[in-house]
Formats: sequence, C-alpha cells, structure tokens
Amino acid sequence: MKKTIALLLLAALLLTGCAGKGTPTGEKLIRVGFSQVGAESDWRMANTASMIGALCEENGFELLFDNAKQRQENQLLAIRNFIQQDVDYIVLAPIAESGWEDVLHEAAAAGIPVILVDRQIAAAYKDLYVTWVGSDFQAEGEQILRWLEEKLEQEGRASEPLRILHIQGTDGATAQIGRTAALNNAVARHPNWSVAAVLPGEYTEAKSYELVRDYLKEDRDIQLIYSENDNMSFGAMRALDEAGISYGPGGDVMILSFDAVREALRLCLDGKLDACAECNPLHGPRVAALIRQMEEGRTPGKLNYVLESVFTQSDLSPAFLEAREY
Ligand code: GZL
Repeated sequence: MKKTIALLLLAALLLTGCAGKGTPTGEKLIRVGFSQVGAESDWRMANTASMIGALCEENGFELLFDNAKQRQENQLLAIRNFIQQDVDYIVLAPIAESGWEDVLHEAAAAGIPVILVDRQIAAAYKDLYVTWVGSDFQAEGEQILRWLEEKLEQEGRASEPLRILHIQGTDGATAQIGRTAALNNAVARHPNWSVAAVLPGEYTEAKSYELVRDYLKEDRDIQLIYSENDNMSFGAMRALDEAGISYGPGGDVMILSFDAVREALRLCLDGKLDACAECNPLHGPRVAALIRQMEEGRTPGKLNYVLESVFTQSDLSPAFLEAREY
C-alpha cells in the first residue's frame, strides 16, 4: 500500500506540473488548509494524491494537510487549527453530513471561505460553504443497478429471487446515503428482490472481510453482493474464497462495486467482479480551479458534479487499465 501511495503521489505531481519546478514569478502563495477523511481506501489515497499534487507550491499554493483518520473530531480540530493559522481557504472532505454547524460558523466569523470536496454536508448548512465538487452518488447506484436489471432481463432471470447482501459505507456519509437510496429504490421496484442483511463495512477491506466471513457462517443463500466501495468488495471476496463460494460473472454470487479503482477494474477484467461504478477521486485540479475563480473575484456554482461511468468486463482491456490514473 505504501508503494501505491508513493506512486500515486509521484503521478499526481508529474501530471499537475508540480515536480520540482520553482514557484512561478515569486507570487504570494495561497494558503489552503485541507481536512481529509483518512486513508481508509484506495479511492481515498488517490484523492489525497490528487489534492496534494494540485495544491502545491509550484502551482502557487501552500497546503496545510490533515488526515483525520476517519474521526470527525479530528476534522473539527484541524479546521480550528486552520482558523488559528489564518489560512486563506479551508477545504473539507466531510466524513459525514452532520456535525459541522459550530465549526463552520467559526470559519465564517474568521472570514475564511470553505470549499467542500467529495461528500457533502447537510443542506441546512448550505450557507456555510461557498462551493462543492464531487460525485452524484445516488446516480452511481442507479446506473449500476440499471445495468443489473438489463443483465437479469437478458438472461431470463428477472423474476428469480434475488437475496442481496448490502455492504454499506460509513453511516451518514453522502456516498453511503446516495448508494443506499439507489439500492432501496431498486428493491422497492422488484418484489422478488430482498436485502438479506446490511453490513456496516466503513469502506475498509478489513471490516468488510470480518463481517462477511461471520455472516456467511449463518446464511449462504445470497445471489448478489452490493458493496459501496471496492475495498469492501476485496474483503468480501476474501471471505467468499474461504467459504468456497464462487463470484463474478457465471459464479454463485454477483458483485456490484463502487469506485472503479485500478485493482477493482483488473478483477472485473479477470471475471471476478460483475460491474464497477466509477467514482472519480481526481478532485485536486478541480479544487485548485475553484480557488483560482474565487481569487479572481468570481463565485463558482454551488454544486459541481463530475461525470462518471459503469465498467463491466467488455469495457476493459490491459491497455485501458494501464492508462488509468488511479
Ligand atoms: C466517495 C468517497 C468514498 C469512496 C470510498 O466519493 O467518499 O469514501 O467510495 C471512500 O472508497 O472511502
């Protein structure tokens, strides 16, 4: 994993022009405090590499980076520290949608604009940040579930019972809320679909492995795993291997996964995952551009969605994987 991070960081630095060149024309650096959720997944590592790569000195930024280790209290501490240090901008990747009102009021009182990246915060706080960039998580779920519905229809399996093991991301995270809503709406559309269990995998491989391993000891009658990120899919696959249950196209259990990091796409190409919903983590250049807009006195749009796809085996090739940035 450490090697992956280093390679990701190097790639981000090279791709964003931040590889050892001097500061342009000696301009004053824009000081940015970035509170990151943690390092819980390959997606998060790629997101961090992209942010660090874009918000670097060569691009005119001084970045104060904090890894909250998946604890909201650490994010609150980091934001208060950024306020103390009187940064020019605060960038927040909020671990969950609630709990931000007090600290964002403090940032507003200090006159420091807040930019959100990735997940969102509750709509009630919409006046406490300037702009957000990230994914439409419910649309990701709707896209991959539409693919599943078409697949089952084509295979004449549309009316067969479908018991679903739902491995959920961090409770209250926008990604969890959206992806879960898409599944629940799909289950409501199909009387022959049911959610056998919801496992709180917290977006980590280790937690997902433990939960799925223990669940399969009680119930093996599962036809689909709906996993809200790739790392939880990896953990589930380990548990399925140990239980002697096959998965992927033609296997006992279908797996739908979110993020579409390179390792997941490789497994999809190898026929181990049925579909991967893309969740693009490369927000660094997007956040840098939003800050530049604000530096020029322009107010960006409130919500900036990135466009994303669903990948299946027929979309993939070794060259396609090689060309992916993450
Ligand atoms: C989604 C992001 C989620 C990813 C996980 O944008 O918030 O958090 O899907 C990550 O991999 O941990």
